Amino acid sequence: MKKFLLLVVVLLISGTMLFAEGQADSGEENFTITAGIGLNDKSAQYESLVLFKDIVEKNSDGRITVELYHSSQLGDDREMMEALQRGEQEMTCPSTAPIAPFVPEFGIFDLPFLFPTAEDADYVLDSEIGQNLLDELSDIGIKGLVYWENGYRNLTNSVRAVRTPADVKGMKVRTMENPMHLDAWRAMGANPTPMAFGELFSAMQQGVVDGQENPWGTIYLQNFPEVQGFATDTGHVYSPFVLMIAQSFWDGLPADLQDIVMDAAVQSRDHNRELNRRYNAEYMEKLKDVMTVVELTADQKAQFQSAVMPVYDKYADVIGQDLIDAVIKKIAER
Ligand code: KDG
Repeated sequence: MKKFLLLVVVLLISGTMLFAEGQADSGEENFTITAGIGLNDKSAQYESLVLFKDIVEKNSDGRITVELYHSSQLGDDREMMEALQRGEQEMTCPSTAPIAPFVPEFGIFDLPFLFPTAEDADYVLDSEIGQNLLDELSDIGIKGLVYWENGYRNLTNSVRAVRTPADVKGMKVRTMENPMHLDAWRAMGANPTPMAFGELFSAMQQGVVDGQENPWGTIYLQNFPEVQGFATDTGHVYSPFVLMIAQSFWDGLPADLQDIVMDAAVQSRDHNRELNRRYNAEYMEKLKDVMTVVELTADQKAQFQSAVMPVYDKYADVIGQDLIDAVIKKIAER
């Protein structure tokens, strides 16, 4: 009887110890988010990622570590999305244009001159329309967290001051890897080439392309004026960023850590939009000291707008006319 009681006590003690150990293990499980972007470490995008990292590491008491990589060190937008799908990288933040080949509805953001103001874009992106699009990413193994901002894109080139589509005729313009951007530039008379962002600077330097289009902050901070003498405020597309995380990683995070990551994503989104708008405005002014910056008249801008209109018809079926109508209606209701 004594022996039996002793055995029961021993079993109870070791059972309790095993249980306690298990608890401690799951509570202390640590995670690492490896996050990569294409822009350099001076960009508003990188600064926003630093804020995201600080918030996540502080609020998780170090249970999540965020490692940051800029300047396409981990690959270009498309390659990093593919790495997320394979679960080999946790986070990236591409423009929406390279997302459209994965989820065609994201092409909505490539429609030229769709958003009259950045605040209109915020209104649509943060509505159920934007959320539904983020949710669609889970079909391709990615969790879309929030929209950050890349911004209105403007043309630069090394050939001449561009004031009308006639000035773009035959110009070799690098675009993001997205068919609608290629079609839009063809419609404006250019000879466009898709290319990853990481290859762009040397392509301009070597004369493989004459020009490219990006927001003012990127043009200045990536030193494009070293190889481009002319810029025009075409503002032809409003380009959002999507802060995204591998679905497999997200699903494996405990709920309290998911909340911390989502909260940091939202806080850094608000910071990013404010910072990016300030940078784009400030750097446009600075660019005037180092390159010829053409500011289009209303009539000249209208010429670019009418040149690209055929793209709306051509891509209506790919994007979905319902979605296009819903976005236009949402902008009008603001
Ligand atoms: O980090 C973002 C970049 O990879 C890219 O999306 C920038 O707008 C961009 C471009 O032209 O490729």
